Amino acid sequence: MKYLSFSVLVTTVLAISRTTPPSGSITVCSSGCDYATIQKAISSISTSSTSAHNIFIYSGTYTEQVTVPALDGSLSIYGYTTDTSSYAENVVNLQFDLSIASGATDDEHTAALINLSENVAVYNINIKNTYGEGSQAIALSAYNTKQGYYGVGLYGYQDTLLAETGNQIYARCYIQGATDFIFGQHARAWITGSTIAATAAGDITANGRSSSTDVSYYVINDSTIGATSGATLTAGTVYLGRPWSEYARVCFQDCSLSSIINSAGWSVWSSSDPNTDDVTFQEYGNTGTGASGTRASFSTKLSAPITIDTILGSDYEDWVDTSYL
Ligand SMILES: *[C@@H]1O[C@H](CO)[C@@H](O)[C@H](O)[C@H]1NC(C)=O
Ligand SMILES: CC(=O)N[C@H]1CO[C@H](CO)[C@@H](O)[C@@H]1O
Repeated sequence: MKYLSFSVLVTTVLAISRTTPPSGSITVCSSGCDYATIQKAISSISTSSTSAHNIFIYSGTYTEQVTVPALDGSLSIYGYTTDTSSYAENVVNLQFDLSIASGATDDEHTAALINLSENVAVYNINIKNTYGEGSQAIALSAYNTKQGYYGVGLYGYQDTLLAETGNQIYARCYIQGATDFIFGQHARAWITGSTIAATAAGDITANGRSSSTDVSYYVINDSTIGATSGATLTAGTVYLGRPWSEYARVCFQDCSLSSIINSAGWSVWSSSDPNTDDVTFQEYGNTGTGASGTRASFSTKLSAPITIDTILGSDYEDWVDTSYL
């Protein structure tokens, strides 16, 4: 098998510390490690090497824009943590301050972490775009398939997570933003056991599936949707999603929805361009104040939850770290 089975690697470390580098890791810290920046560690890997590579990052704030080129081998990036089972104890921060307004060539190039390769797993790192309100400013541009994010924190305001291409999993993650903060055009994303936090009124998802044949599908499973800690948000001012393109496809299932979610659930793209004729906006088994009310006519309630293999394929266990499910 070409790729390492991540589940074999980390099943035994879930819910415990990862404070020393897994053997064979390239290490990153401000001084005394192999490299002082995350980018230098990634760039030290030959793109044509088919080996599995590990990078271990010690506690700290790394202010840089990191690009992972297409690699022929798999890559696991581990952040130092005293609790691998969650983002809550993360002490590794990768942050960058860039937006379209401040000069990026396009939205995807605003991200702190961009264009990852196939077969990449990221553990226990907070990835932040610190630009704030006012322009598109991505934390993570996820642009390839078989990407897993485990105990990762994603922080932004507008367009925090670009889930653009391929099959991707986000498990026990934290995703923060206000405007269209989970968005993209072609990816199939499974988000599970995570916390999605809104800092202001707006739309959580903005899926850009533009035709009935595009594979894009976002499923948010078993997650908690509410306001950012400390934010005062008026009830009913946040929507599960709006359609960036007319075939947008998103499901929230078995989630806890706080009162910030509007009773209609879903929103139009804009009043002049609603984009709702062909959307697939689904819910199943949601609970909480935000799960009640008369939903938008262009949304549907499912009679059974969607399964992970429906979204990520029957071979998902070959690359997903199933200890996080
Ligand atoms: C989906 O959510 C259910 C809880 O409703 C949970 O038991 C299950 O493990 C989740 N599935 C995956 C594959 O994440
Ligand atoms: C940010 C970035 O480098 N994006 C590139 C990711 O890969 C796609 C497909 O090869 C390119 O079109 C993007 O420019």
